[in-house]
Amino acid sequence: MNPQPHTRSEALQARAETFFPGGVNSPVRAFGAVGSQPPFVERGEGAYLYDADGNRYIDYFGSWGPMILGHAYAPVVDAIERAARNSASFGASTAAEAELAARIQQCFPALERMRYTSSGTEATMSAIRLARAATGRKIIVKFEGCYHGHADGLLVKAGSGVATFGIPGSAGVPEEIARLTLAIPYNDPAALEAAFAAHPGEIAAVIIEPVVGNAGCIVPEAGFHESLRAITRREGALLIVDEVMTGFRVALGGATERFHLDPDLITLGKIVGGGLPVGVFGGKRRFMELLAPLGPVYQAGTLSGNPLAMAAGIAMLSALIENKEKIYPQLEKTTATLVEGVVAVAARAGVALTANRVGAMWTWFFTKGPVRNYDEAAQSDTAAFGRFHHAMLAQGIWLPPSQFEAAFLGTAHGAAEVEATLAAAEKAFAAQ
Ligand code: KE4
Repeated sequence: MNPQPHTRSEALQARAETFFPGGVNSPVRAFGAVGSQPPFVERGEGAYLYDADGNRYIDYFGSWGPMILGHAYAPVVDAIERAARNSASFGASTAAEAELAARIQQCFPALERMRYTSSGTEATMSAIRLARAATGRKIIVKFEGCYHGHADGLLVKAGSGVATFGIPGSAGVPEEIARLTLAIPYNDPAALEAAFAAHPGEIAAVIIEPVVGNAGCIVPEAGFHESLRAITRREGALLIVDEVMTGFRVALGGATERFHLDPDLITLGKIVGGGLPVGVFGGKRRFMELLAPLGPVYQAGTLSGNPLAMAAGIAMLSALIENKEKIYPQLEKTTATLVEGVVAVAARAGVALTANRVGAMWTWFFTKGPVRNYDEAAQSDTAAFGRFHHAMLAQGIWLPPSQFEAAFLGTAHGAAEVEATLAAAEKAFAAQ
């Protein structure tokens, strides 16, 4: 799979830059972290992407998670086509919304009530507003390296000390808003205790990626989730488990199932919409019934519950539910073979690589490790990652274009794709 020159992609990038800042509609797509020309995709099929210059790539980011059954999965495509013939949107309720909700609740019984949004960002933003209303408190705790979408209050960096207020993580976020969020280290229950000790009765909620994907993959250590639940329950703060990435990925019931979590609120996205724009927030009925029109918390969305997105989600979740006994063991096996295979190839080449993995999401960190939190992830050799990414892309292997992102595979990836990837890695490391 030696790609053709990216002539047409370069022309498309130049045109895109006349409309969009950086030529992209989401920053990570610009390949800034790996410094090469982003191919423009024309289509996807199964485990593969095809770019504008006729190159084929094994896809290991899968639209950042949704493509767990491979690109252009026929039942999803057919469902979208059928729904589209009845019009794309009504702005009124349809039966499909409950049809999808029934399947979501089958996977996440903790979702006694739920509501759709059109993105993960809206889901987490709404969950936080609900938590503040439910508790009458203002401060939110998040974990360094975790990303929960781009709502102002979640774009904050850790302040100087563990329990000091956040500082804006982006231009345009007012300090007054950043100061309402504390960012503390992942896998560090003592830091959470310190946050509550410093702000007694003021913390509305703790929001967490139950397996981190947005610092690269970071695995929760034994007892960490249990501590979070015990501390938040003792302190009267809500526990929001952000399963936008992990939902239906690390298990059919996400990390909530895999790690036996007891969230007050859960957020979902990505897979739940089958690749179409769907976010979900939900949880305990007593909290959700604070939402308008029943209660005083306003939240809304023109395209929330969009009929095409509902149809795609129903087809996706139906397939996952019906075939879960086969799908999740298969994903575990394929991913373990791939991830451990590349680590072995790196070791033979004398390259320091640490692999963190849960189910079919993982990251190869270019550091000797361990990587248990963001600070340790940040010690990775990002230049080496960039060279590896470039060398793999040139061989038709498309990895997430950042050391601090998780990689994903789906049921369309098999032995042939693993073999081709290991062979490409052998050549990539040899050229490092
Ligand atoms: P969206 O608003 O992008 O749909 O979801 C935000 C979000 C919330 N929570 C978690 C755990 C997430 O991973 C995300 C979005 N993930 C990134 C991937 N790192 C989306 C990719 C992008 O920003 O283009």
